Amino acid sequence: MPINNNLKMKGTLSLAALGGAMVLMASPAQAEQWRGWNIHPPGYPNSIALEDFAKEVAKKTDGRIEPKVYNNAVLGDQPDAIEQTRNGALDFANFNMGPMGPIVNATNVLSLPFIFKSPDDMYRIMDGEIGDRFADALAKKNLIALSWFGSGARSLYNTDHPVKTPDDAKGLKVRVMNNDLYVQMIDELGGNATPMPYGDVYQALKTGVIDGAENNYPSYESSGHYEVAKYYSLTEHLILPECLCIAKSSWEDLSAEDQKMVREAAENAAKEQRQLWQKRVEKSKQKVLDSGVTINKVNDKSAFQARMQPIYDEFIKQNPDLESLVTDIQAAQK
Ligand code: GTR
Repeated sequence: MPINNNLKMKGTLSLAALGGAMVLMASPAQAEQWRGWNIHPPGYPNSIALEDFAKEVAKKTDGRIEPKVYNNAVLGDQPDAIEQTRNGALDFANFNMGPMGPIVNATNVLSLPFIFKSPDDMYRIMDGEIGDRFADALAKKNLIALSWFGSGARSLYNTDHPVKTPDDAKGLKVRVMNNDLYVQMIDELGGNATPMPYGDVYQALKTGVIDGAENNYPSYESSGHYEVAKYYSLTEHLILPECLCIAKSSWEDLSAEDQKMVREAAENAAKEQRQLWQKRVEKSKQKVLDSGVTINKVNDKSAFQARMQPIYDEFIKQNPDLESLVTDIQAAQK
C-alpha cells in the first residue's frame, strides 16, 4: 500500500475513533452490560418476565444498564450458573430454589417434600417475613433475591405405568435436580434417583438411562419430556419458589436510587411471571393431553406424604437451627 494512502486511512480511522469517542460520551454508550441466566426457552413465562425485566431496567436507567437474557441454559447448567452469579461472572438469573440447597443450606427447607400445601400458600409465605429470611440466607452467599417467581407443583412422570401409590414408584430410575434431599425422596419410594442437568433429561429418557423424572406441566411440556414419558401422575410433591437474583457485586455497584428501580422492575417481573404461569399451566396440560399423555390422579396423597417423614426427621436432626423455619412455614398454613 502506498504510504500516503496508508496515512489517509489512518486519518480516516482516527476521525472514526473520535466519532466513536463522542458517542461514548453520551450516556447510553457507557452502558453497563448485564448478563442474565435463564434455563428456559423463549416464550416460557419465566423467559418473557426476564425479558421484560431487562427492558424495564434499561428504560428506567436511561440505558445506563443494559441487561441481556441468555436462554436455554447456554451459559451453563443451574449449579454452575449459581456459582457464576455468586462470583459476579453473571449479573442476574432466575434460579429454582431446589438446586440452591447445596449452596445455601436454609433453602433446603423449601425442598422438603409437601412443605407447601399449594402454590398460593407458597406465594403468600415467600412474599412475607419468612421469604425475607430466605433472602437473607441467599445474601450471605452473594445472591440478592429481589422477587419470587412460581413454578407450580412438581409431579412424577415416567415411561411405562401410572404411579398411583408409593409402591408404584418402586424400582423406577428417576432423574432429580442436584440436591441430596431429592435422592432421599426417591429412595423413600423405593426408586433410584439420578441427579442430572435439566438439559440432559430428554436424551436420558429416550435412551432408557432413566425411566422418569418429575416436574411441573410447563417444563414437562416445553422440554419435550412428555413425548417420551407418557404417564404423568399428580403427586405434587414439591412446590418450589424461584428467585430473580442479582449478583451481590452488580447490586453493590448500583446507587441507592438504581437499586430501588431494579427492585421495582424485579417485582413487576414476578407479578407478570405469576400471571403468565397460570395460563401456561392450562396450555401445557392441554398440549400433553392432546398428544396422548395419561394424567393420573393420586387419590391418597397422604400415603406419599407419610413416606417422606424420615426426611423431615433426619433434616431437623441434622439442622436444628432450621427447625423453626420448618415449623413456621407449617404454622402459616394451618
Ligand atoms: C423447572 C425449573 C428450572 C429447573 C428445572 C429442572 O421447573 O423452572 O429452574 O430447575 O425445572 O428440573 O431442572
